[in-house]
Amino acid sequence: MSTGDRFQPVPEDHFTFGLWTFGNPGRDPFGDPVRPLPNLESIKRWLGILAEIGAYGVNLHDNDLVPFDASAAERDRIVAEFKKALKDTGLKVPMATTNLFSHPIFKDGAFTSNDPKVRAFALHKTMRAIDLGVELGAQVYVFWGGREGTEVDASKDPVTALKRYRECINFLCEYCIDNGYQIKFALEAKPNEPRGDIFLATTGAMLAFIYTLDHPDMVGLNPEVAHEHMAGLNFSHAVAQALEAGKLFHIDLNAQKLCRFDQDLRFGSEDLKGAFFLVKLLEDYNWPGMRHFDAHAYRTEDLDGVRDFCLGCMRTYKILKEKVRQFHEDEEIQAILRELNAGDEPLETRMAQYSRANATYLRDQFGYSDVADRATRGLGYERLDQLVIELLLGVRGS
Ligand code: GCO
Ligand code: MN
Ligand code: MN
Repeated sequence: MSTGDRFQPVPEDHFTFGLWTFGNPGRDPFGDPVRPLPNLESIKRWLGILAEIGAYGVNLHDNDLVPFDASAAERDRIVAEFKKALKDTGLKVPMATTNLFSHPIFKDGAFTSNDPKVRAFALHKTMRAIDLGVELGAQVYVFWGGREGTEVDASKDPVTALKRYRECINFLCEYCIDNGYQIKFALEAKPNEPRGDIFLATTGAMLAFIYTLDHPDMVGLNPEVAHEHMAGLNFSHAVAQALEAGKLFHIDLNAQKLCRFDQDLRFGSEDLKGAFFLVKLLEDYNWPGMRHFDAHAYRTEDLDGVRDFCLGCMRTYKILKEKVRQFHEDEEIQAILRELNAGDEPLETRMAQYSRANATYLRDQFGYSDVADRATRGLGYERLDQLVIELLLGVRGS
């Protein structure tokens, strides 16, 4: 590790990785694992590596650490060893979640399954996983309903499915309140994969759902770059909506080509300009949450490649943060932005608040002649965007 490198990650950057990210063995629907399956020993080794390369912490699903069928004694032994490794490395566990998708029991959903026994088992498993998260110090609990969906629309009434989803989240909020847990919930949307269609497919849909819950104050969002890009959407816009609503509780950073299968690529490795505007949004608004990477190394990589992948995610974030600083210090860019945002105070005051007088002014006195020049005036966005491109390509700024 070169010292004095300003892009070297440090714990204060608050970078986190899921155990399932660096532990990903490179299995895909067409091919077997290319790297060893993770176990407690490899997890402990990775904690050491992550601490060495400057990460802040790790996040986990219950079964990333404790096998599905572990006995109570085994669970306690594993958790104790994991906690010791956390202590030795100084890494934290800011977020935890439940695996409600791998086991065949969840093949037709967990909280939205038609089968009450499956829904009850999903609650049982989630309560235990929340206990584990709280024990490890997690402040955010993520819900990703990967199996909450359909291929066969005849099989599930989508309105009933949403009611069941709501009932489960409400139940689990009460569970946390009843136990005095301070943990907050963050819901993660995805349009499809592994289901043909997943309910509440976008961050915006998830946000609307939150306000129908019994405790909307406890529940926010965990938007993911790849999921919004799979739907062909602008991720920064989704994040901005969550941020503006005070609902950005967590974030899953990665990269993805638009409208493809779930690629989970290294942060910034696709759509560099989109990644820049995402970092700009998070940094401009001093978003206090963890910069969590939910991605995995290419299938071509061995364990050294996985380390390069982890380092790459964090370095690219820091380099883009540096580019954000350059953007704000770039006189030419800032002059264009000042002009674009010059404003018109008297007019904006009239629009800010309805009154009969303001309405009368805007309806009767203000009109097309006041804006006619706007129709033909160029906005200079070609120049502005080119300046951003040149800044990102490293030929502007210092
Ligand atoms: C995916 C999801 C998951 C979740 C994880 C945490 O597409 O597989 O992004 O990685 O984020 O289960 O809830
Ligand atoms: Mn994902
Ligand atoms: Mn995710």
